[in-house]
Amino acid sequence: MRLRRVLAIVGVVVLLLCMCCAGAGVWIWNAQVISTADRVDFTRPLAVPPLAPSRMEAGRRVFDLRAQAGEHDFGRGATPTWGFNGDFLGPTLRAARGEQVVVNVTNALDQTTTVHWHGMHLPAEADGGPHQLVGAGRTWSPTWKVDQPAATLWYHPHLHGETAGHVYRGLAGMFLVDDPATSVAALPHEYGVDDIPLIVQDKKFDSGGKLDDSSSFLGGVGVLGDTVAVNGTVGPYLDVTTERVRLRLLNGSNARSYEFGFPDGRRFALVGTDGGLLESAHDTDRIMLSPGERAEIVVTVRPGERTVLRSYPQPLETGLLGDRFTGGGDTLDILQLRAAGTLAPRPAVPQRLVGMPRLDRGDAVQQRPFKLSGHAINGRQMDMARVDAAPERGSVEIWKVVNNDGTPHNFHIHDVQFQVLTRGGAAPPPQLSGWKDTVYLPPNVTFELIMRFSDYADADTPYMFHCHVLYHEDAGMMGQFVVVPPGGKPGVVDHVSHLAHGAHH
Ligand SMILES: [Cu+2]
Repeated sequence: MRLRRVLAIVGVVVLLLCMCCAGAGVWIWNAQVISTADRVDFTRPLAVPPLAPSRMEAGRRVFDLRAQAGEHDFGRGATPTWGFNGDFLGPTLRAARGEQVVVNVTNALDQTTTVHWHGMHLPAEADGGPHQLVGAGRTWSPTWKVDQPAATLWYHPHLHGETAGHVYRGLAGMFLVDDPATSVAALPHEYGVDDIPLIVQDKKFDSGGKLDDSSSFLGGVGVLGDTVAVNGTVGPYLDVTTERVRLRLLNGSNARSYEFGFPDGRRFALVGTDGGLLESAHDTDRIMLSPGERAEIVVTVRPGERTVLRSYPQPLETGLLGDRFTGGGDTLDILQLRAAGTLAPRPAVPQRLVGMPRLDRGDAVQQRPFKLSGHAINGRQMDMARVDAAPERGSVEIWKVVNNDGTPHNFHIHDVQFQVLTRGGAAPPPQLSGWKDTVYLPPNVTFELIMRFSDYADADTPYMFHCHVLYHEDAGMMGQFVVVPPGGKPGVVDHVSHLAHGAHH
């Protein structure tokens, strides 16, 4: 009798525990999905970053950027932030192909930072990676000749182990390259009118309204926010006054990928990716961007309508659990488009856009494997003093890149724009057919990337390649390459960075 009673009690307790566990499991499962669809009040006009003023000095276009602390209104009072020439984010730099630019980067923060020109082809010493530290109170003045197709590039800090925090607090901005030969006049191109930069970032706040950069639960990708800011504006709307509007989308988030589209299923023209315009416009209803990637899309609107740019659940391809815990199941309203009652006409998007010189497999002199797993690449974590590859100036290489983890990674290469030769052995889809510098890597899909290391050789100063999920990059998923002269060998890479660079201010 007594044994039976004990067994019954034990059974009930076990049953209750199981129910609790199942309940907790369901709760955790459901808590991992964020949806702000139709829940965002679009009450604030979208901020458009100002174009950075510049001046010509001795034939060079000179910009001034000042990294500084400030406060920004995300709709929760004053939040401490960082920005360039302002409280949050930075102005849009704009220069023409062929121009020699100088950017005076002054660090008015109380700690060291760097500024990297993401997507830019330039000498390694101007790249702004972990070896070009800008100490507090100092100014760094890199200079280079802009020489690449018209493109939507960007800039952000890139110091070893601390990039995530600096970007998250607000240090980022766009850098537009102009080049008539690789532009299309029929595309909307009036900055801030029908050609709109959109820096999309997810943010999380603590109860005091401060930015919360704690890592998301179980995701292993770092911070995933539930609040989207576009150019720093939360709940933004854009007054559209033209039949067509070009949106230059930048995923400036630390970890989150977006799958952009519209609730009414409308199609839009994908006209450009990271490194410039596509050969032909791609008619689609979705474009996915992982951290650091850009896309230029042209959206057609009808007079008087309102529609919302939304991010949909996306195929991160890390499995049901993996996608769930890394933001892949989320739906986020991004930006409301408010079309005026009368719209100024804009030409249709031409089918053919620009010529795209194809890099040929037969020209590649080197193939290199890059396997990403466990916060390392090819089993090695970032080491400031180690050179992982030394391509020769002028040479073409194929980099075979694969994500061997069950978690989202992407791959960014400095200095070059590459072409995707194959994705999983097949020809790339249209959105990967143009110039790229960052590509999303679903697990166990091999990408063959082809690139030419033209112009700049410096055996002693490395460029970086890395995962652009900033938490992974900071954790060591990064490596270094130097471009050497033909027949040259890598030099000695300084593991102590040039902190004393530049003048004190
Ligand atoms: Cu990663």
